[in-house]
Amino acid sequence: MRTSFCRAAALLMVATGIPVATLHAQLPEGLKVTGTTPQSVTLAWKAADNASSYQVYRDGQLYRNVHAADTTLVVSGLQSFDIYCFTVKATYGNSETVTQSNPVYVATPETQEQRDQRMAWWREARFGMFIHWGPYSALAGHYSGPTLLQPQENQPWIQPGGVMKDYYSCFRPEWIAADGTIRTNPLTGKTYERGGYAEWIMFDAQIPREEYLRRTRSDFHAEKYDAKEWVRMAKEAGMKYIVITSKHHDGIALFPTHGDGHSIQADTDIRRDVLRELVDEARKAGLKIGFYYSQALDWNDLGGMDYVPQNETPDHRAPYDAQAVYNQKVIRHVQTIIRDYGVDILWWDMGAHSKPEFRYQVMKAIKQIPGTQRLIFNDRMEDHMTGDFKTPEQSIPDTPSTGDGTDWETCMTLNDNWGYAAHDFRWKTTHDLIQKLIDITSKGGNFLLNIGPKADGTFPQESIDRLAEVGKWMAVNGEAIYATQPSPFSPQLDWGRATRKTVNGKEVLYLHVFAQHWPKDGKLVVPRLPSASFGKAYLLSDTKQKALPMTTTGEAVVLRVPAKAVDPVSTTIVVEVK
Ligand code: JFZ
Repeated sequence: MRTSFCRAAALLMVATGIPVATLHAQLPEGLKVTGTTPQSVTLAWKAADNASSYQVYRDGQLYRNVHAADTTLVVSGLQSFDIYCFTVKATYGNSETVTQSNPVYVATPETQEQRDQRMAWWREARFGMFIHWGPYSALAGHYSGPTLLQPQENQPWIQPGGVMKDYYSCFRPEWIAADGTIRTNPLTGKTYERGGYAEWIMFDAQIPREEYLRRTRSDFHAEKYDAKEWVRMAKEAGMKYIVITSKHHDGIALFPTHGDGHSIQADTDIRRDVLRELVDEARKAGLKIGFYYSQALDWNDLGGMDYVPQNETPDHRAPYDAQAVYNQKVIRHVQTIIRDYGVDILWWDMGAHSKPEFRYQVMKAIKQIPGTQRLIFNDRMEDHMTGDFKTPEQSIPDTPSTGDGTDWETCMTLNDNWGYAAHDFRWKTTHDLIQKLIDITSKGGNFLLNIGPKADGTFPQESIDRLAEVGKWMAVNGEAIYATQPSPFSPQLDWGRATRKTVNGKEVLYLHVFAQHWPKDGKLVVPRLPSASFGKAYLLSDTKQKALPMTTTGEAVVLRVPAKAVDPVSTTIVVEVK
């Protein structure tokens, strides 16, 4: 593979810590990128003492011989929107000595117009469904059985002899006080701590691999899985895209891997291609589809990166050669995901646990697949080159009320877990979910709201109910969410949020008045906008679009609104802007 040179360079630097050839020569140090254009990269490096010439390598291939007096080079003729690995070698007179710089990885940019076109559907979508589904769904956030953990005083669920008894991935009801606060554990004198996420149960309960695979085979059957029903619920909730875990950290893929790593098709009695069914139904319904893929962590592969309690190596980490084999498996999986399923989004995870060389190899392999210029990537490959949007998790960042011009997506659970947790009762209210969606949208973000289906393929009833309720609100107010621009108001409004867009050539403001802040006197005070004046205002839900009386004072416009909030969560008022 063309990138083997970069890899060899990286390997040698990593494996031995010393450069190729003799020690007295100085590496071409400080190799860096000093500029890029869509078709070129400018390199610079520090002169190596006594070097007689330099050789610049691109993706492992000799690109150019450079005279010893030069320590910069413009590499041209590149593909835009691609990534490259550069290294520089130095040679010294007639000696055989050769020294090698560290590799640098760089992306050639796409034009802003190309980016805007590629991101257009994603920015307009605003609202998507995250799905965490896999063998962990069968354990459902509760485990009793063998564990590699040793008994610990404040963890009574770890018994002597390597037995786990009633480990839970959630808070227990008795740990929560009537006012919702978390009680203090008398054993530790600290507030109770729940176990990790339900989809992390193999790691947090340190379940031996053979036991996890045994439970997978015996308990995960997807017998009631209905992709059409999943897509119907997503669409009726007002969601425009679905992102599903194609392989989570347990390393068991939901797509057939044909022996190239674990999969539900190989490790259970499921023979269906559940992801093919979902992609097909999503396409029929006009929804975009993304695959979450845990590229760095794989607790069921000896080469999975990072600390894996089940690894018997001294540091519980992957031996280097096993990791190299794992890296190539990841590349083959990703090629399958793109070529066979035609996904629109690659939702990476935990990339910080991987090496720059691996990140480059995966992304270079993708760039070499025809037609991948359209793909959208999240930022969790952690290569700081190819991420298209930030992924704040379980939180809404303190983005300015008018947005910050970047693309970002908050992903969030409905209760405390991503994977299904049978005992997790801490469900967010629909009221809260809708106002979160509005808040996120008003700041220019997307909301990826998670469902954790059960092992049989059904959604928990609490999830079904919330999706339906959000959908009812979206059916009336969706136009104030989809394809909108961030609020024009700064500082933030105190009674709700705002979004805006151009409709039929007219600039339109959507005022989202939260029910808990509805003006009791019927007077909604809206700050005046310095560069625009308000035209007609009316309730979005009013099909007659009856104008709301409006008076303008020095700093504000006062709208006369009904005495009671029209919607129990958030009422949308349309204001035509002149
Ligand atoms: C990751 C996964 O570990 C988790 O199981 C779930 O899939 C979630 C959507 O993504 O969770 C993370 C990832 C990154 C951080 C924390 C949790 N982080 O950077 O702090």
